Amino acid sequence: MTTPKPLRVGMVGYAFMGAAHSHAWRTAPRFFDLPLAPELAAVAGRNPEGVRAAARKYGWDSVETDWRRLMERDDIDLIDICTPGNTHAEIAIAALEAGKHVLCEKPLANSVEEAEKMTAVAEAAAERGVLSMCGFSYRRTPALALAKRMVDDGRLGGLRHVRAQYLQDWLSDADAPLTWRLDKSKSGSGSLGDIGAHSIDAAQWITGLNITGVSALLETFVKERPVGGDFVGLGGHGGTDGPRGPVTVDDAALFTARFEARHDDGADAGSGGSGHGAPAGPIGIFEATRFALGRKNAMRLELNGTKGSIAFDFEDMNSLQFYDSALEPDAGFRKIMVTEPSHPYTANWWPTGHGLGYEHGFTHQVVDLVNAIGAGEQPSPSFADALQVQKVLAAVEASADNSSRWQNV
Ligand code: SOE
Repeated sequence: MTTPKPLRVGMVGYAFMGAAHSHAWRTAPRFFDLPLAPELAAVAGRNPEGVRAAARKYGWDSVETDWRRLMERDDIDLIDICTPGNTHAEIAIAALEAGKHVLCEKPLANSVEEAEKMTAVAEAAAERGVLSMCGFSYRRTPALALAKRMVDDGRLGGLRHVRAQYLQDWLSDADAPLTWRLDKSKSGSGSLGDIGAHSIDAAQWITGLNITGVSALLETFVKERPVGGDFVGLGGHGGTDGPRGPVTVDDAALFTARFEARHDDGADAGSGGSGHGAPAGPIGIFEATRFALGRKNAMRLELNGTKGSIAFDFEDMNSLQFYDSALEPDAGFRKIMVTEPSHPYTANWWPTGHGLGYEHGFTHQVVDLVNAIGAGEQPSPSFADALQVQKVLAAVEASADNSSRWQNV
């Protein structure tokens, strides 16, 4: 076998997502045969000590304190963007124009306008063989990839309901510090874009159907939080005595949604409500919050179709619940352990039943991206797919600003 050519990565940002991505770049070629060999060439960050420490800890070969330097370096083939949303557009556009492939963290941008610009530049770059992908990593959870396979294989029949929740609790403490995730100018939105975006992407990807309209409610429970303070992981404690600053994003987002109809739904007209005329697409209900005490990372998705249902909860991420109406009704939901070699991604890991974790989604993301680059094909989700998610986020905000009035996407 010939040695694959290197794929030299320059990563921007090195906090939580930077750590997850570093691990993925390092691990992917050790468990999967890839057409290119990822090299952790350089990491960029503004703080010289911080970026040097991150490079040592995660194994990057060099550091830059200005991300623009990465664009000038001809020993970098791909830019991996792990920074807050307000910087995505500028970095991604500069990278694509410099001829570097791009992996950009989600949500793609902080506005539809930025996401549209990024998508236009990405599509022009793709014509020159320069490829880009947005990091909706949950698509690479084996159980969710299996859910998509089952929907595509028609195991659920025509879809009627999409029920998506993303529940965390790390902001429940009113004294948790005011980090960038709570500052609209940096993060774009709160629970909505941080975690709701994952649910929107997963729901659209698995059903193969776009959301066409929403009615929404946003709430900010804690309006001011301590500035600075100990920042531990996501939450931490900011102290009660010091100065407080305003929280400018939503703490929780709820919305109902309509999806487009499946193009081939005519024959399976159970997917709609009336059974007459044009088939309707499924209806959906979404909830994203970082205030659901006791729920740590409950990214849940349930789909009900004309033939069966599936249910997933990331807190039990190695399994998928499946109800098949062709079986006796008292067979109930069955729990599929998604650890068989026939399941997506799992054959490259441990023996049946041993299970995977959060970090594997990022590793699989790298695997899919490197395979697509090796084949010269558009990786998925493309910036155009992520732009569609961005349009749903914007419609949710517009509806919530307008007393929950229906808002088309
Ligand atoms: C924080 O809420 C967060 O880390 C998100 O930003 C990630 O995208 C999600 O995977 C877990 O929660």
